[in-house]
Amino acid sequence: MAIRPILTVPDPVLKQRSKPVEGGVTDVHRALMDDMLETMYDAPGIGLAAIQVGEPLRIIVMDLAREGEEKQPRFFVNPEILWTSDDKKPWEEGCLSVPDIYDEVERPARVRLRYMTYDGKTVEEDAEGLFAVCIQHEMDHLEGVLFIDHLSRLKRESAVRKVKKAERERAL
Ligand code: K2U
Ligand code: ZN
Repeated sequence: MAIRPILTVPDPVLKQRSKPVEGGVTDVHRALMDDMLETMYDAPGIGLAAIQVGEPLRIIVMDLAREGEEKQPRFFVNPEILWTSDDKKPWEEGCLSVPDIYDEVERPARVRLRYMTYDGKTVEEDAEGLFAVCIQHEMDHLEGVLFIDHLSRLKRESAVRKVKKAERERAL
């Protein structure tokens, strides 16, 4: 397993649309998921999409366990949203690719998912609460969409300027 660098705005790779995994889940994909999970825990974060470590594949890892709880790693390969609720819910979001920027995004409160597991089994599952927020945030990443793309242009441009400034100051 290895901790990989997480891409940050304005890296153009983050705007790429990720490609589906073809021909089932292999050991190569599982090695990538293992690295993604280690990278996510190290960040720390509760979700990570493969494109955030530069791999344009439709793969997401997640762990919503609270501090002090036993880890509950989750793996989503070729996730699809089959249904979204009409009711929406605002949530304060952040992103490991837009460090130290937080703002409110409104998303459907409940979604129904279909995806392949770490072992390649196709399952369907309903999500609500933080799980629904996180999976929709990560699936945005698979379309090259960041949570700041849901904000006003003013807020989005301010966020990118702040991340670039912080990275310049870190490099000094
Ligand atoms: O995509 C990412 O960068 C992972 C996010 C996942 C996330 C975003 C918004 C709301 C929930 C999850 C990171 O984990 S950001 C850190 C974080 C942690 C807990 C709650 C919100 C944000
Ligand atoms: Zn993110």
